[in-house]
Amino acid sequence: YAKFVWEDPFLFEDQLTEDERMIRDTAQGYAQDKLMPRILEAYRHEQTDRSIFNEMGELGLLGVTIPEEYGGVGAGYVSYGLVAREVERVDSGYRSMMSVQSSLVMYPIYAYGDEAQRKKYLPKLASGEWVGCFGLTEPDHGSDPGGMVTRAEKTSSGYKLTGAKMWISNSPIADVMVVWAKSSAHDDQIRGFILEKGMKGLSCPKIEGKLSLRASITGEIVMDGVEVPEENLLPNVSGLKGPFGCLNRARYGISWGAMGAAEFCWHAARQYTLDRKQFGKPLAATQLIQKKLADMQTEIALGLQGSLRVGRLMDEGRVAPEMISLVKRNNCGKALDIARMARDMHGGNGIADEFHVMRHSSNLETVNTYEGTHDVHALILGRAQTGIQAFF
Ligand code: TGC
Ligand code: FAD
Repeated sequence: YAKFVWEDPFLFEDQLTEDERMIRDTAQGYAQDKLMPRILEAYRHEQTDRSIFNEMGELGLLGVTIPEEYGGVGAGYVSYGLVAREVERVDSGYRSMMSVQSSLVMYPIYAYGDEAQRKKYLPKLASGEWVGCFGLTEPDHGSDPGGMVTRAEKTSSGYKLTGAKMWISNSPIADVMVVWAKSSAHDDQIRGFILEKGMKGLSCPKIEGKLSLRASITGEIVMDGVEVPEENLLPNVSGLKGPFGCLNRARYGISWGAMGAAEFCWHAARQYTLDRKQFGKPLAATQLIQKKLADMQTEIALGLQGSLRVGRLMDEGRVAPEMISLVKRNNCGKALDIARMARDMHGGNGIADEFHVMRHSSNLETVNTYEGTHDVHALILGRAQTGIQAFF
């Protein structure tokens, strides 16, 4: 028999290529050396460090799957997932900053934009010189974005956008906003528009008082008749499949990221319970603790295999959105359970930020909610196997 490696039960590492390992190592080195030392203060004081975008850009961690001619790395989706896992091992908010920029801003400009838009925006987004955000959710339309009320009215030179987007990652510091609106010139179909900071009638107030994802700034996008030139319309997509094409990629990345956060919590709980003695023996010598560690190990090992499989299918062009719903839903739900369990296993220390586990569990509340809640993904999977939609 082979030797069992407790921290890598299915020899996950063996399934990666040389190039994937290299990209993963770059992300891991950066996350541990540069992000980990900052997170405690950033989270405590709700500070988003803008320079993280420049640092990630310099290392090629923004737009990993975007071709090199536009500033990306031209790598596959497994590489992108590995980056998300390493960054979220430190903090879900840092992974959010990276994945919004990569999947929700660079991807739509690459996939739905024209050549002029790709050339204008992608290199600066890849380097981190510009920060991007993605406006789909509205105050009254979260799980049902098809009901959005933001409108684009045709003018002689372009469009006039009116409406409000809510809960938008990066928006208060964004230079570029990909905004989805119903367009009067296109039979009220949903279309994508590229907005830029400083446009008249555009403001992005910060949302205060978050108890989750505190190192990643979140805001609104308020549009009061914002004049958007014709050349800022994304020409090559129409309908909900536009934003969902981006969400497929971001949700997939989140499935990896959540596993990174869960791995941190598992390892921390294992070490803590090995070190901490109660009733004259290590906590890890008790059956209840060992069961919890076994559950964590099992869910993480299975979750990583699931995301890896979906990533390979994406790279082969054989993915279905429901596969992504399955791994996004399950990995986020399991990661949240694991983080809560790790918090509990740390006893009183578990509520202190220095031990990091409660920060992860608070963050994972958001991760389990955004990009389609746990229950919305259940409804997507339920519909796919019964043929019956149960949303309304
Ligand atoms: P439905 O009838 O299902 O579909 C309407 C049209 O959209 C197409 N479509 C997809 N296309 C590609 N990929 C997918 N995953 C797709 N899902 C749907 C579909 O084929 C159809 O196209 P067509 O051409 O036939 O019109 O639409 P519905 O209105 O019934 O949708 C219901 C539901 C629940 C599936 C959907 O609305 C949903 O997933 N809701 C969740 C909303 C969500 O995920 N919001 C995310 C906002 S962004 C965000 O959270 C960023 S956080 C990032 C961070 O900080 O890291
Ligand atoms: P609701 O849709 O009101 O859901 C509330 C509850 O009802 C949930 O439990 C849900 O599962 C349940 N529910 C909804 N519909 C049904 C149903 N049919 N049957 C049964 N139960 C149902 N959005 C963006 O566009 N861009 C971003 O960058 C972005 N970043 C975010 C960052 C943060 C920190 C957060 C918290 C959110 C972000 N979001 C973003 C928004 C996010 O995608 C939404 O919060 C999410 O889609 C849920 O929508 P909602 O908050 O309106 O909840």
